[in-house]
Amino acid sequence: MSQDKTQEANQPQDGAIDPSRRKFLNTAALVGLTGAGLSVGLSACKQESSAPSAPAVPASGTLAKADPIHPKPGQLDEYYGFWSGGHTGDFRVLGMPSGREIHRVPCFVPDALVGWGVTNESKAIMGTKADGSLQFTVGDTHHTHASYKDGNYDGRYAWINDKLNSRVARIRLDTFVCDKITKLPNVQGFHGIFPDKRDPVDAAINYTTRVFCGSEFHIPVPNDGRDIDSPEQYRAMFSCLDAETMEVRWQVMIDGNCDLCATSFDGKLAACNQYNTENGVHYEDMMSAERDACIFFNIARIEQAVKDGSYSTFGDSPVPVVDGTRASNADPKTALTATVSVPKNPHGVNASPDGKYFICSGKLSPTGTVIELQKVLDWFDGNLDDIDKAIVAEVEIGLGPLHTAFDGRGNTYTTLFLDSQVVKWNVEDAIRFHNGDNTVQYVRDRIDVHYQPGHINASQSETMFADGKWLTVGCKFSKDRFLPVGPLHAENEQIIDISGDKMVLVAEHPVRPEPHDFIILKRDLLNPKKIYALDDFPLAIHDPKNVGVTRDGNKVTVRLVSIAPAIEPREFRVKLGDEVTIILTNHDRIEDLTHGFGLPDYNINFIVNPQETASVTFVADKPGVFWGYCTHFCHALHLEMRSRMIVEA
Ligand code: K7E
Ligand code: CUA
Ligand code: CA
Repeated sequence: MSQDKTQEANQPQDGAIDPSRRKFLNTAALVGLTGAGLSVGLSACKQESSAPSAPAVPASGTLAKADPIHPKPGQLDEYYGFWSGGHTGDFRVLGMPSGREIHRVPCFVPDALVGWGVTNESKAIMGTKADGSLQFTVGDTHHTHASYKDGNYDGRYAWINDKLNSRVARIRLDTFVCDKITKLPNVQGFHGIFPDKRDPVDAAINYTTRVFCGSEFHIPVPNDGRDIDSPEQYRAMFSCLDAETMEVRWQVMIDGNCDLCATSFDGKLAACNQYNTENGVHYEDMMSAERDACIFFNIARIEQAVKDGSYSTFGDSPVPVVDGTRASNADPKTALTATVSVPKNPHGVNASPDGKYFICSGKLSPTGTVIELQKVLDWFDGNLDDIDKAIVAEVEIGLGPLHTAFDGRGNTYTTLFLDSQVVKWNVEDAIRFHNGDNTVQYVRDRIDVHYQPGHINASQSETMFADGKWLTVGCKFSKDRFLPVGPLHAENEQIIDISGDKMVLVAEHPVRPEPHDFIILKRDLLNPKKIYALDDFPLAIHDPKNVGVTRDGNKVTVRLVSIAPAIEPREFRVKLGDEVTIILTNHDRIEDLTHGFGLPDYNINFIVNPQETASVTFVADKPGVFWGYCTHFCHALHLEMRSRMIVEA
């Protein structure tokens, strides 16, 4: 592509700023100020939960059909996008298909906006050391998936992995807050994550109860200094968490490794692609074999083995570990695992929405491999003599295939990292071609993307309700696509219309590195809360009169409430050396009326949303006057909203 062409592609479609948009902004600002001014008077005497002001959205469908990619001011998106944040350690929420970033939910890494890692409540979720400081302050999220019911997302939870410190975070989808983090034992490089879609045994349990986690790096077990120079003893683990309690239920010890993870719609199988079946320590070793594998886990048999007590435990961890190594699982009748061979260092395993296939990409082989799930089950039942007969197609699709998405019409879309393309191919035609019909054209289309795509996903892709409308491609390199900002480049999320026969590139957006994976789901599957309830928080100060300082030795508790534009009490006194706990309840009930609390020189800043309570604990080690102030613009008198902390020497 010539430089000229690139620049042309970078020209904004509509050039100058639309004057009607400016007018809207001015009006919005005025309305906002008036609203804030009004609540000066209202907040003290009468607080009404204001009905959310209806956005200026036309009757559903009209504008949405006109230009959902560039929505008009006030127009809402039809889909949510859940993005992983990469080493920012957060979970991001986008409106799709506009690609507008709406929210970031901090999980593994402290976040200054909400005070994640600052408040006692968030620190308890993140995990602390004996001295109260955070156990980890860095992370590396790759994959996020949401809970299922009846083959579709049910709007309860999302989960996200931290590859760096082997943690799983759960995000509540009613509040978009991380409520639990679990660290996996016996594991390093926890990469793929996927919830189950139903129970393998109990047909009544047609929703997610487990979350599966694959570990990519093999390590000595337990990793306590033994076997460090005997890599042939290193093992990887496939872990199962309880979706509700977030406790680790069991692990399967395997040779090789786990990379990405997928689950079947019938709940019976989970799978991980394996690129290091060689058990290699160096990359040359890891790519020495021509074929690696996709390993399948028989969930019902594993749970039975755990129930029967056929497991070991390692080190300090009480988690039952069953033996899923190849040597111990050769007999299909008793095997907990089955290993299907897949060409060279595969990447990605994805479940087709018809429930029939898993698809693995070759990465170092230009192929896509289609594995029929019924045939894997047949092998476990003793009705298939060779597990590799579960491969129903293995076809060339392009260079560097990584991840695959689905349109619900039988087509798959695979990213080609080396070709910088997305290839659209048809699964049933690929199977026909694989079976010898050379006249079949299974590749339907190819499109250039910019550049080197990794993950890909389509609207509702890995549900039974894949709707084949929008495809998003996470390009790992953006190069010349955005204004240069020095050596670090944004990544480029490109949006492709897949509703027709040909893919059409319709938009691209810079994203802060580096999201890896994402899902796109219909907005009506979620029903987030507008405000909290006081009872959601054990420390809530229910009566605003119940504020002030209480002392127990040198432990001091300061109870504060925020009611715009005041923090009550307006001042409080502590003594030098006191251990101070500030509890702040936001008594405002108006949607969107969030307050902050920043304390100069004490490294404290956090927010409280309407009806939320949060607390912080610190030692008053500096005497003087410290103006605690509201850090979140809330009111015409926001700047005046303060409470003075006096630390007496
Ligand atoms: Cu392909 Cu971690 Cu999902 Cu990145 S992995 S792209
Ligand atoms: Cu309260 Cu700003
Ligand atoms: Ca390999």
